[in-house]
Amino acid sequence: MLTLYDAARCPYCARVRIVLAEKGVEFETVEIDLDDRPAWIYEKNVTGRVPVLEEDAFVLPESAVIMEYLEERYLEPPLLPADAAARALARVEIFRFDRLSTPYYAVRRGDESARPRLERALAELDALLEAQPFLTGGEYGLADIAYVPWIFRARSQLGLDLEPWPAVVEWVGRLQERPAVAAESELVAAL
Ligand SMILES: N[C@@H](CCC(=O)N[C@@H](CS)C(=O)NCC(=O)O)C(=O)O
Repeated sequence: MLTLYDAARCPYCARVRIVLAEKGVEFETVEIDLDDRPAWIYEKNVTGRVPVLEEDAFVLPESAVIMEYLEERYLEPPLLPADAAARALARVEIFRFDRLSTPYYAVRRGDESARPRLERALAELDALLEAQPFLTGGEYGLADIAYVPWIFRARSQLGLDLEPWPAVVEWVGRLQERPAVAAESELVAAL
């Protein structure tokens, strides 16, 4: 049985929970209180952060790596394109996630000077989503899952109105149709 060291409102954990749900993988969770975390979590992850996935002696931190691991281990349904070039482009989006997350966390800390950078990152996503229905390409997959928890949080926690980015709004609508994503939208957005 897989164990996920988890925090309900953590968007990085949400990435992993969505992939597990999409692939129908059974797992148990150990909820970590990030305000009072147990010392042993550092033995599982030197950074002390969640998520961490564990199965017997195998312990894996880092949400983007965990997503890829699950994709390779549980083949159905595929969450990366079959074509190698399309797969590489989906990975570029995941690799560049900090273009969104860095200004997101800065604004969250109260640095309003980062808001234009956050808006630029959303404009970039919007332009991509005008050209293709999903960040992963023609089909939904890991790149979409990598970003959507922060879109939910930006709406609820930063009061961000997505109206200036209509392709992003439509994309969120498409993602919300998926039970695995819908199940996370309120949990992750909770204050
Ligand atoms: N790069 C890590 C980031 C994970 C992360 O920052 N998790 C947060 C919770 S949302 C955390 O554990 N924060 C506690 C801390 O920063 O000490 C990943 O992708 O898994």
